[in-house]
Amino acid sequence: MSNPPTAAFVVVANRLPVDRVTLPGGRTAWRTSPGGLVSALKPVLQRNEGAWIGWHGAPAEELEPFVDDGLELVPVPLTHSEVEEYYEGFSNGTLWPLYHDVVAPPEFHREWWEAYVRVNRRFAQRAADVAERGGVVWVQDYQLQLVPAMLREMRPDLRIGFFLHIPFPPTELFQQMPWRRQILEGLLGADLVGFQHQGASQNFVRLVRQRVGHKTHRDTVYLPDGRLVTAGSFPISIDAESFEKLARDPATEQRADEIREELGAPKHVLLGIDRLDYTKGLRQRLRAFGELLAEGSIDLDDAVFVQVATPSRERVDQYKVLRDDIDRLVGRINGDVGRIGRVPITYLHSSYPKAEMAALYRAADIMVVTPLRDGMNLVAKEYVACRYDDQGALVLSEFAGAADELKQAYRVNPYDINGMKATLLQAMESPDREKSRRMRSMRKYVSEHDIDRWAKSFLDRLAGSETHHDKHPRP
Ligand code: GDG
Repeated sequence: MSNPPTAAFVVVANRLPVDRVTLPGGRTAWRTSPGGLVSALKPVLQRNEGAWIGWHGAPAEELEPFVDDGLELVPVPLTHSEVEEYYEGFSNGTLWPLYHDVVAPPEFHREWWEAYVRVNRRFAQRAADVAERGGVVWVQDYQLQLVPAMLREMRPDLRIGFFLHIPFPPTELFQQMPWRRQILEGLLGADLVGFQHQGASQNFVRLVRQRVGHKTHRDTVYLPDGRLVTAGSFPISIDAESFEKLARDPATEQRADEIREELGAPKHVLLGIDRLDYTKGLRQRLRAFGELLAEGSIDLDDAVFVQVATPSRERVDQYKVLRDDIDRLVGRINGDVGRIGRVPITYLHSSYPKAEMAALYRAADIMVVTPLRDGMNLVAKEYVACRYDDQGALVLSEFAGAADELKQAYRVNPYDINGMKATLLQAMESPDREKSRRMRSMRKYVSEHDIDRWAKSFLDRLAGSETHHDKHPRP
């Protein structure tokens, strides 16, 4: 890399926060990917002459650092086989299912692990090249769990934070991982290790005590060399204000009316929006809805389900199987209980602009979020932020991190189909007064606990955290 920029604040994530788009005329340009993380971190990056290190999305292409929309971006190259082994393989075929309660069987392959180590080292090296002396580096998510320790070895002067966006599994499941000790030691390179949930943080500290043998007290790990590592929970959130603004836009409201009309203006529009992922509980929720119709508990004239399933990880085998399963299930339910002019489940396997998402949230009477396990689930919070009228109901799995905060949701165990059917009926039949009482309190919570507050609380804690227990001066 020629002339690496230097930065006092560095974010390291699997992907850069930009996508390449082809303009009319064939030229390509970068467009900032939509998402709360980048909008929350952008001001911090700009204030601190920050840089973002990540893969740019195209295999086997080396790019020089570049600036986009005021952000200093440092691309990390990946070969075709690294995309297969590090990203699709170890990240999404091993870690993702293992960390989500093994709802699909994780695969353990030594060559995937070797690619994971190699790629993590490359990310760590880039961060070591870019970070200023004494700077702050914030590493994101499960694809990069070895980076903190690798980076600390290269640059002990840095203050290093790590945040895991997905759950951290209980010890019984984590033990399956052949490289469990290396992963724990990788994370222990950070000064602060953040999780979505207090339970995840506790799982981590317990594992460190049991597996690595370090002394721990509450959320602190005491390393033999005198260093301290703090673990903590930092539940992520959304840019609530911008969602509400979009929801209030008359164009959004008009589009929401159109959607309802096109669906045949039923009494209840139920909505699911998820990446097409086996952790999201799509199968369970569609079955519950299908059974309610089949047994006559709800009438097809009264209720329809819209399921947006955004294409995701399409080259990973388990995702191909899931897609076929859902295609078949939707086809079967629509075939069994649909009739001319009335389709029970409108299934959309595509992704939509944010404005269309907001219109869908506005059109939905009942938002159905039923993951089998989810670190947080931002869709639940986005729905709440869009309900400025305090209307609508959120049905939420108790296994989503969001359930800890959105306590007034209609709570379900997605494994309990009968329970889920009963709760869907309860949400549909609840009086408006009851629904708005619940929504008002959730909306207040989400607007006060937005993504800026999340980023600030992590970074303040990182800046203030003690790094040594033997009174060494801070780096
Ligand atoms: C991981 C963790 C944690 C979806 N379809 C479209 C679209 N989306 C947006 C949603 C939402 C985001 O994608 C999905 O976020 P989730 O939180 O629901 O789930 P994961 O992708 O699994 O995210 C999760 C999260 O990281 C953050 O820490 O909450 O637990 O698994 O923002 O709106 N956006 C657009 N079009 C779509 O079609 N524009």
